Amino acid sequence: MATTRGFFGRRRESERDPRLPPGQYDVGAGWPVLTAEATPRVDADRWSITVDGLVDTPTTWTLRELRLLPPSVYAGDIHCVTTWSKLDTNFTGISFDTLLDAVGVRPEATFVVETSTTGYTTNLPLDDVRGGKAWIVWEHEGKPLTREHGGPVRMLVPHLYFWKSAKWIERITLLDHDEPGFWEVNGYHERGDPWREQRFDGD
Ligand SMILES: Nc1nc2c(c(=O)[nH]1)N[C@H]1C(S)=C(S)[C@@H](COP(=O)(O)O)O[C@H]1N2
Ligand SMILES: [Mo]
Repeated sequence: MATTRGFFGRRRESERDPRLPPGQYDVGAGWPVLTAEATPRVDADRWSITVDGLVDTPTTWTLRELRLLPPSVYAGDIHCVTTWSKLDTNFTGISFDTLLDAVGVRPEATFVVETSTTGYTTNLPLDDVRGGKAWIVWEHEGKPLTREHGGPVRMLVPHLYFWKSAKWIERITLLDHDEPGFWEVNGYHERGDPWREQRFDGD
């Protein structure tokens, strides 16, 4: 018994990284670009974000105003539904909780819709963007977010598939009902939890 232990106990090359959800592979140092629409040119000095809908005080912030709020970093993994995952990413911005606290969430709010300047939308349960689970970010690895990755500012909801993280975010609306966004209308899952492989509607 004792003789086999070292052999079978050794970590094998083929062993899956426990950070990879089912059906995902590690994309390594690269970072694929996935954009359904033409990449917009958004001027950081003219960009703003509005949080509205079922809130006490609908509010708009410029990037300069966001930078005055307490910063928040996400360090961890991201998972695209097309099966790549990128491990150990690092994004800087603010926690979305900071904006929710500022606008005052009305009790009847249960869902949000993120809207990009391009018109891309994605829907989420409100609980998936509060409680330290969502960020509004403008830096990746300490550098300004590039245009193709959603710069100047994108949403980041890393515990769900990455299509729930709108690039070139400009509005987040709180609703009392679900309103399927761009990919959700096209057959993707309402929630998109990578650990449950919620890729398509009905998964
Ligand atoms: N505005 C906008 N946001 C978007 C998308 C898009 O096509 N348009 N694609 C989504 C999808 S499917 C993914 S995987 C990620 C891709 O982000 P990346 O190009 O920075 O990797 O952005 C998400 N946010
Ligand atoms: Mo994606």
